[in-house]
Amino acid sequence: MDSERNDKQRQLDSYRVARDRGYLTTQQGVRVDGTDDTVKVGDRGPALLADFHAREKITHFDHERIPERVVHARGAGAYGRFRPHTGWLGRFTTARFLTDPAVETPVFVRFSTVAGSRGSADTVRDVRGFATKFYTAEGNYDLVGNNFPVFFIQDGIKFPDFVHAVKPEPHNEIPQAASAHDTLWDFVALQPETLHAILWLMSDRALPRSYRMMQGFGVHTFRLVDADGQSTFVKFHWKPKLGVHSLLWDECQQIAGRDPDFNRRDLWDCIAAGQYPEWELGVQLIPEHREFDFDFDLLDATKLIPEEYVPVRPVGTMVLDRNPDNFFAETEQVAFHTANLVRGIDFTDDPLLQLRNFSYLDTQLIRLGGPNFAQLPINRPVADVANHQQDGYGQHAIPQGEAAYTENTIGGGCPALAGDGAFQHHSESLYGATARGRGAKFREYYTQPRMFWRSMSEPEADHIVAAFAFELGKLTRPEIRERVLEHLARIDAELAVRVAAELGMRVPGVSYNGEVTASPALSQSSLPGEGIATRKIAVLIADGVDADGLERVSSALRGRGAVLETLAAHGGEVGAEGGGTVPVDRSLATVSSVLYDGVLVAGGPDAVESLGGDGPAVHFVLEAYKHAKPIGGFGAGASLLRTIGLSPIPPEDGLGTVDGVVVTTASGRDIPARFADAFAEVLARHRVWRRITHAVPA
Ligand code: HDE
Repeated sequence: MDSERNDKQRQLDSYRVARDRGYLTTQQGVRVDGTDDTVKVGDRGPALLADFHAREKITHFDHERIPERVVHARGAGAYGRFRPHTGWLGRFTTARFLTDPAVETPVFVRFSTVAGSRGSADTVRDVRGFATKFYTAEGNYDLVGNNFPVFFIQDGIKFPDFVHAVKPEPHNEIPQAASAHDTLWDFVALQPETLHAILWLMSDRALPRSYRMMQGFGVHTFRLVDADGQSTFVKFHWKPKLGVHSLLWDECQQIAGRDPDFNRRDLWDCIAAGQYPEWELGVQLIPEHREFDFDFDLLDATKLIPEEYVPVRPVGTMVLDRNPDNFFAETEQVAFHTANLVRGIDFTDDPLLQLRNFSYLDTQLIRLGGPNFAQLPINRPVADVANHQQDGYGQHAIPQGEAAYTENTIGGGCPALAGDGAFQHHSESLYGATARGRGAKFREYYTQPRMFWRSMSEPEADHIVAAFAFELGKLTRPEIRERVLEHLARIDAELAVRVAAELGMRVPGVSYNGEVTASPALSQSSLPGEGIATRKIAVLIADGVDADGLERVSSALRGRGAVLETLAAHGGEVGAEGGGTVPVDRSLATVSSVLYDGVLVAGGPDAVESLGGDGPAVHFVLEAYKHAKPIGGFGAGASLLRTIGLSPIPPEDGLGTVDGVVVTTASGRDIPARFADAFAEVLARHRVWRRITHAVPA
C-alpha cells in the first residue's frame, strides 16, 4: 500500500554517503594520511603540484556553487506524503494519486521567498513559493504554486520586466529582498494588472508566521481529464491544518536581524520534533461549459474564483514528516517544472502558464549544468524511466544495447510505446488569427483588488494601509507615489483616503464606481486553525522560581502541543523556590520576544523581584504586549504584570483575563487548570487585536 513511498525512500537511501565512518579518501578512493598541510619542499615550501590531494580538494571547493535560482533563490524543503481521502475525484481525473485512497504518494515540498538572493532574510515582505513534487507511480507531477492565489502579470512575456523591477536596482544592487523602491512601484503604476497581487503583497499574507501556517495555490486554471478525455477546469488549493497566521511588520524587520532563518528554522525544528505540518488539498471545479460564465477570463492568473461562488472541495491530506539530509543535494538541486504532468492533469492556454512551461526546463539546464538533472536523487521519479535520450554532462546511467533510436528492430523494438496508461494531451479545437495581444476580458484591473480590500478584517485592513504608507513612503520620486495613489483611488476611495492621510498627500480626484461583494474566505481570519499546537511560549524565570507552578502550567500547555522555552538573565540553570533547580533553555541575551507567540511570567516572589529589576526582561514583556501577543503570569508573576501596568488586579477568585493578559494570584500546585485553559484560548486566537485596533471587540 505504501510501496511508492518506500520505493522513493529506498532510492534515496541508496545514494546516501556516510561521512561518519571509514577512511578519508580522494575522489578516486585513495586513502590520504593528512589534509591540513600541503606537500612541500622541506617545512617551509614551496608547495608541490604533485600534491594531487590538495589540488583536487581545492578544485572541488572552487566549483561548489551553482547559479542560484533567478527567482525563489532562498528556500527550505521537506519530504512527506500525500493521500486522497476517498475516490470521489475519480469522476473527473485518471490521476491515481488523487483518486485512490490506497495510494500514498511521496512528496518533496520547497517553500521559498521570491525576490531575495540565497542569503537573504526569511521574513521580508514577499510572496512565498509553495512547490510540491509528487513522486507518483505514473511519473513525477509538480504543483509549483505560491501562497497567493493570484499573480502580478497576465502574460509570461512580461516576467523578466516584473522581476527586474522588483529585484535590487541594477546600478547599485540596492535594496536586497525588498519591494519598497522606485523601480517596482514605477512598474506597478504603469501596469494596473499588478494591482490585485500588489494588494496581497501589502497584506499580512506576505509576512507568514510560518511556512506551516500558509495557504498554497496553484494559481492558474488547470484541467482534470477523465478516462474519456473529458476535461474539467480546476484550481488547486492547499489549506494548512494549523490555520493561517502572520507576523507583524515590526516583528519581521527585527527578526530579519535576530534570526534571518526564522521560517526555515521553524520548519526544520517542528519536523525534527515530530510535530508534522499538514495541509488539505482542495479543488475548485468548473465544468467546461461554464468557461465563459465569469466576469473575467478563466485564463487570467491575476483573478481568483471566490470560494463562496465555487466551493473548494477537499481531496486529500499532505503531511511533511522528514527533513532533508543535505541542503544542497536535496533542497538546492530539486528541479520543479510546471510541465511535469501525469495522466489525468493538463494545462490550459493561460499565457502565463504557457511561458512557464518553457522557462522551468530552460532554467534547470543552466542551473544544474546539463540535461541529466532528472537523474539527481531528489529529482528521480519512482516510475521506471526508459527512452533514447543519451549522453550530456552528468550522465549517471549506463544505457545498454545498440539501438538508441525509435523505432528499431535491433533492440527488439524497445522501449515500446504505451497504449493504455500513456499520457494523453487534452484535445481542443482552436481557431484564430495570430496576434500579439490579449483578450478583452483581461483588461479589467480594479474589481478583484476592491473585493480583496472589502473582505479584510479591521486589523488586516489597517496593516494594508500601513504597508502602502511604508512602501510608498520609501520612494524617492514623488510622481510615482502619486500615480500609485491614483490607482488606489480607482480600487477604493477609503483605501486611497487612508493611505493619502498617512503620506500627507492630496486624495486624487478619480474614483471607481462598481460595487463588489466581499469574499469572507479571502480574510485569513477565516482560517484560524485549531488549538495551540507548535506555538512557541517564552517563560521568564529567575532564581527563586515557583518550580511547582511552572511544572503545572507547562505540562498543561505542552499537553496541548505548545512549545515552551525557559528564559533567564543567564544560561545554565536557576535555583527553585524551596530548593532544587530549573534548567534555562536560553539566556535573554540570545533571544527576543519577536521570536515567540506568547509570554508567561513564572511566579516565585524572589524570582519576580529580580525579573522586575531586569531591564531586558521587562522590555521583553512590554514588547510582546505591544505586538498584541498573549501574556500570562501566575503567583508573583501576576503582580509583576500589574506593576508594569499590563494587568488589572485579579478578581476575588484570583483568575482574570483582560485584553489578552491572563493572570492568577495562585501559585504552586494551587494554580487552577482554568489558568492554562484561559491562556491557551487567547494563544489560539494568535493576537489580541483589540490592543492595537480599538475598533475590534475583545
Ligand atoms: Fe516561477 N520560476 N515563473 N512562478 N516559480 C521559477 O524556476 C517563471 C510563476 C514559482 O522551489 C524559476 O527552478 C516564469 C508563477 C515557484 O524551486 C524560473 C513565470 C508562480 C518557484 C521561473 C513564472 C511561480 C518558481 C526559477 C511567468 C506561482 C520555485 C528557478 C511566466 C503559480 C520553485 C526555477 C522551487 C521558480 C520562471 C511565474 C511559482 C526562472 C517565466 C505564476 C514556487 O524558471
